Amino acid sequence: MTAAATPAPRPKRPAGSAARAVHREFGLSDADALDVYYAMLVTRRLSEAALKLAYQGAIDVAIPSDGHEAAQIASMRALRPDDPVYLFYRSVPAAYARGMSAREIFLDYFGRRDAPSSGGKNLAGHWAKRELKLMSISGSVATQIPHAVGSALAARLRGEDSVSVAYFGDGGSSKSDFHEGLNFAAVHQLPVVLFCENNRVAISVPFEKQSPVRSVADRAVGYAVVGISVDGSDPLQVYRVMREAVDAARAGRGPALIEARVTRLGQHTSQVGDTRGPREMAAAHRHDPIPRFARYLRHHALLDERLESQLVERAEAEVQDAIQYAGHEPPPPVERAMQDVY
Ligand SMILES: Cc1ncc(C[n+]2csc(CCOP(=O)(O)OP(=O)(O)O)c2C)c(N)n1
Repeated sequence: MTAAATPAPRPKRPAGSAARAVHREFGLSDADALDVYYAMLVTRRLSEAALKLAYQGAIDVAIPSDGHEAAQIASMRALRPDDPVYLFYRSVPAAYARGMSAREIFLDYFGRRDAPSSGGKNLAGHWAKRELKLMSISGSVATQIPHAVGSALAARLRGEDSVSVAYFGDGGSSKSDFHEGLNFAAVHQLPVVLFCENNRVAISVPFEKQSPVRSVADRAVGYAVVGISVDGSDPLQVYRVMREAVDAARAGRGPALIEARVTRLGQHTSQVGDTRGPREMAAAHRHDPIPRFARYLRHHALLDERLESQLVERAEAEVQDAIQYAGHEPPPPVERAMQDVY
């Protein structure tokens, strides 16, 4: 063979480039990666549909999760089913990833008798289901953090090896619950992970106006725990850091604070408008995790146009079915008004 006939060597891809199938390196199969993508599609549609229903007056309040999907769904995959989880009101994608069906989510949104979170009695958006170890939460921001820490202590006392997780926003990290919870968890080296979805705005208050440090993860140093800041629009990196934190906590190496940097694409809730201008919104949309993950999947030949439209169609059908189903279910009976009320 002459030199001229020798094919030129293929250019080496730079280390860390998006060309590596990092999902496999992180222990996720091709099917897992597609599952994560599908859950992102369903929950985006679910969030959009809930907002429309709220505007129509069919449901009381909708809390958009657009932009938070990658962080929530990927982090949830790093947990075991017996790990207690404390969500917050923006946690629809996490609830879905944990196993709450679209039908159950809409039962809750419509305030129906069989809604798993509270039988239709709590404000919608307080995602809970005992069988999934999704613990009941409060609308008071960040109160779920000490609850998660307490459940980690309970697991330790019972000799169980579960890891508790609390989800909350950057605004929640300004609350005393966060500081007390993290301090207690650190002092006692409890198996708990605090997962902050930092979308850099608490209703309309920018992160810079409520935090002297640039990153929520920086706060970890004050409590001598591991603090990790991760790109929350990248589900694979989120999965990797969550997996490490959860494994370490389970192995007795103490708590961790994870900050997933996310973008809030929607408004705070259906009842509160957005104060951000068009330029800020355009910047936010550049970090939309869904087209970004689709590009990754296409690059690795896991997704093509045909599969994409099948998945979108399936996601839309799942959400429409859930709305039809929950829309026709009965409300809680009057006799239950005083039950479970303290
Ligand atoms: C103790 C308490 N204070 C104020 C409120 C009103 N409130 C509801 S949501 C919210 C913003 C919280 O922002 P963040 O924790 O960043 O989460 P995000 O809504 O951005 O996801 C506030 C102040 C509340 N529910 N509870």
